[in-house]
Amino acid sequence: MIKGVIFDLDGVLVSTDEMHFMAWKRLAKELDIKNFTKEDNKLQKGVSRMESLEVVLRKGSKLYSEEEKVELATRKNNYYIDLLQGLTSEAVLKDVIPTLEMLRERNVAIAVGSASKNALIILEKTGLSKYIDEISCGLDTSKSKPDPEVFIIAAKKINLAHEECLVVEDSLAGIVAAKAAKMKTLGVGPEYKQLGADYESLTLQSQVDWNEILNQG
Ligand code: B16
Ligand code: MG
Repeated sequence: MIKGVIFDLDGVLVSTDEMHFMAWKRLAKELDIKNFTKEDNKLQKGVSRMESLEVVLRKGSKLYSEEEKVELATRKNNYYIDLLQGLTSEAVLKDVIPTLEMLRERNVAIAVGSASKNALIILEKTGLSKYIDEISCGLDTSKSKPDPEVFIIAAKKINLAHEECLVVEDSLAGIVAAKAAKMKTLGVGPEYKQLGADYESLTLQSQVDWNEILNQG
């Protein structure tokens, strides 16, 4: 039986994709990389900040030292944090609030399992904090998805066995990570059919039978 749901943040509960894209695009421009596109941005979905930086740098020809890379990632993060100041509940994705309310009513534990180091501010700004019991994020982990660490930490924080947890994800790396932790998976978002999750749905409600998921696990 499923007793806890661990939600990925970006692309599942909220959409900050455009802000990530704008911040990386600004950095790319400064590095004279003019052909950084939304297609490139898709490859950054669900992966860590440093791996996302590599996606940008691959579009250029210059090589950077590790120290320089840290400076570039920090610079992008500062642009991103500036943009996050304007974040509101409008960024909360469709069906999220009714789903969180339904889970609360059924006493299902709710956690966030996100690669982002900005999860706290995103949850605060969007008003979602009040629904979340525990957060496992980029500040807790040393390995990023597809490594299962972020979800293992989340399960520990809500005191549940892995088989009692369902992970909701919009990225392939996230689904692979959850499966490696032997957790059940629900794939959502525009690519939900290509994620290989146990359950598939465009949004958190469109093709989901929560009774079936929660009771049969
Ligand atoms: P930050 P998720 C991920 O969040 C984003 O999808 C990904 O694009 C980003 O690079 C990563 O967080 C790190 O974010 O730079 O804020 O630490 O989908 O795992 O919630
Ligand atoms: Mg995501």
